[in-house]
Amino acid sequence: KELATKIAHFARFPQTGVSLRQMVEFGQNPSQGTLLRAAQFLHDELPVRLAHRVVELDSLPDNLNQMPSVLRVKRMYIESFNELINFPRVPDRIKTAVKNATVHGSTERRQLPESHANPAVNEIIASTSSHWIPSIQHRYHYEVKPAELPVEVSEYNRSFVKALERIKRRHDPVVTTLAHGVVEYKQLRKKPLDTSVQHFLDRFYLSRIGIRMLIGQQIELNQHQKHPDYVGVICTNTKVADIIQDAIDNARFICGDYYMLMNTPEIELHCPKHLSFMYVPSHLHHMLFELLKNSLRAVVELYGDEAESYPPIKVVVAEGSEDITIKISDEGGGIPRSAMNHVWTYMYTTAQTPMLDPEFDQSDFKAPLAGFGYGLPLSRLYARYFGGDLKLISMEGYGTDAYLHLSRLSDNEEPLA
Ligand code: W6P
Repeated sequence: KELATKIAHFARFPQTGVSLRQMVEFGQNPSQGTLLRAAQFLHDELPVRLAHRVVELDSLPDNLNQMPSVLRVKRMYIESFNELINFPRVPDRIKTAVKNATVHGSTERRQLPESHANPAVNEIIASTSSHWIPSIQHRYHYEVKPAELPVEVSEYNRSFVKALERIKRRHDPVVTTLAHGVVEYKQLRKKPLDTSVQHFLDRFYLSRIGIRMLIGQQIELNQHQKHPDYVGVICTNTKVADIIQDAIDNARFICGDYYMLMNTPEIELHCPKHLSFMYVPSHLHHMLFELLKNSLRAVVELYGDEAESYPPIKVVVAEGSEDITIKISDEGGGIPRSAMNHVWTYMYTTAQTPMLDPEFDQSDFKAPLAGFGYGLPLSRLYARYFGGDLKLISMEGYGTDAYLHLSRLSDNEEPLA
């Protein structure tokens, strides 16, 4: 019907990427006026991104676009799209009020807490930090004098956040639902997913990460500032060693619990003590937790759950000028070279079908402890979302090294599927 026309219309617009740095600059001590501008940006941008996904879901090959799980996910996207385009635009009167409270031509930049040991890199940071993509700079970013804004501004912000929270919650089960669809597809077709579907899922989940990041930022920025180091869900001073240690403790606990171990493999951490950078701690924790679970599982399954001791897993952190790289090395026997590609696919899972039943596990799809489930491909997408990457090097018969590259020049624009 006409909704389909609107979706096709919005899908013709290009998506607008936002870099980590832009998110931080936009979100530092935002006034209600700045929050309103951010809301306007999302009000424009989210329907575009959602529309792109609907079109892609529609054009899935091999009748995948007719599968119940795919249709269910598509309905979520359409529903959210519809809610957003029907959400009232900011009334002109309020726009004028914000405009009048706006200081134009403000080129002043607040100093970002990130500084770098390498002076050359500091220079790069200094020269790029005020490069806004023009559409955002001109349409949305202004300094706003907090005083004399009508109450409607904060009322609008509040109600927009409410709408975003609803949308975010609606999309919580997307990964589980599509995972279920992949299982059904394989049972029905008796064949693995081809690479085009694999690439579709990579794009789809990457886009989902971006949408949820933007929504999460807007929601968090509208809460009262919790911590000086935080801008929304971004921590400008993410302590690498602390996050890793947290992930280590959690992964070891889960592993010991799962295998009922007397002694869980040790995990050695070699990390510059005070190393910190700008990142989203929850993303970082998520990726490390996934990798460590995989390593623990490999080691325990190679040596057995009654071994007196295990070769330790080693985590080494390197501080480069472009990247912070975290290497996780296990002696869990490695992965056969022929299986390396499977590790990144969404089809390949050791989880039993009941685990995928929404009745068993509605919130988050997880293989028992770790498997080649969704953990690795999703973690790689989280890494790539902010310009990093995740690589595995295996020595079959010995062990596996995982390299998690995190980009510290946070000017990478979001990769948009
Ligand atoms: C393995 C398999 C794997 C996947 C990801 C990370 C570490 C490991 N170790 O044996």
